Amino acid sequence: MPVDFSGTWNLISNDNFEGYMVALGIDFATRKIAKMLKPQKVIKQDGDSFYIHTTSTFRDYLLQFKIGEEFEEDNKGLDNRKCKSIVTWENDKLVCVQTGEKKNRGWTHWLEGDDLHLELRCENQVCKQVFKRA
Ligand code: YOG
Repeated sequence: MPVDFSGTWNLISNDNFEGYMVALGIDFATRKIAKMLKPQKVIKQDGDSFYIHTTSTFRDYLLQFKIGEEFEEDNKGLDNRKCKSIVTWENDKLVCVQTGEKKNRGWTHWLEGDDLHLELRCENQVCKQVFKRA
């Protein structure tokens, strides 16, 4: 049985979000707003199908995918760059590779105790986020 990430999760820590946003080319004014946010994630996991809705007072972002199926991702409201994305299981970790203009772009989700962890990668920057159940 795979891990179940389903639930509503609130951000409690956000390490090097600034470096990640700089690597994505997010402008100064937008970064200033974005780093103040405490996003919430609503995750619905149904077999191989995932729904991950990241919401905040400023922007929100919806991602829906199936494990192992490549899809076009538009990153609308984020850096707006299109990429080809694919999410797979690596043991109990959910790993996304986002192939496009930015090298080494992707993310990994995993559970640790009661917490949801997320590593966001772009070029040489790694942002580490931790969420607790709402
Ligand atoms: O999560 O891809 O759970 O999609 C990354 C923000 C900030 C907008 C958030 C809005 C990258 C301004 C999504 C924050 C910075 C800054 C709330 C992370 C870009 C723009 C939406 C992500 C995956 C894995 C699912």
